[in-house]
Amino acid sequence: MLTKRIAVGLLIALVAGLLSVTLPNGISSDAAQASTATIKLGDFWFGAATNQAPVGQPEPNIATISGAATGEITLVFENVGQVEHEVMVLGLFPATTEAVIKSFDASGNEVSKIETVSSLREVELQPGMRAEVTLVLDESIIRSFQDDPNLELKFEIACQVGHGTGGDHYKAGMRGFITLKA
Ligand SMILES: [Cu+2]
Repeated sequence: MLTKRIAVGLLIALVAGLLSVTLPNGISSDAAQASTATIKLGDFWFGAATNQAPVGQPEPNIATISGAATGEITLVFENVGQVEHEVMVLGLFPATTEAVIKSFDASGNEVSKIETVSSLREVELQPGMRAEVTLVLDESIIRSFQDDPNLELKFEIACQVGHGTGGDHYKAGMRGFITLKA
């Protein structure tokens, strides 16, 4: 009788042990402290004029953002140039499951707020405008950082204006990488 009780107790302990192992890791976007990077847009560069990299030149790293393992990052774009720019981050915008884009005019007034429940295509900014873009990253990206805390993922940032024309902003130098870290 006694041995049976011990056996049952052991079994419960074993099941409890298994349960604690299989509990989820507790990913919660609510608890996640969003990581933010601010990127200026000029004519025709990202970050700073010294980053201007016409096609044929190596692409510079524009920004490094830590905290991607939390599943949420915020990119702030400021158009300090004289013309409109359209930002795309290849591989990253398509890999977002939700996005919130708040736009502000040159005086700092919020002029629009857009929420998407799918991937983000691009962010358009008139001269003087600022956009705060919060991205919820998809599971595959979050898991990559959880599997390897030292991982660095690079995504190409590009301006889409004039694509395929003589006034192509990308070819003129609006090219580079942003780096995500855990
Ligand atoms: Cu541009």
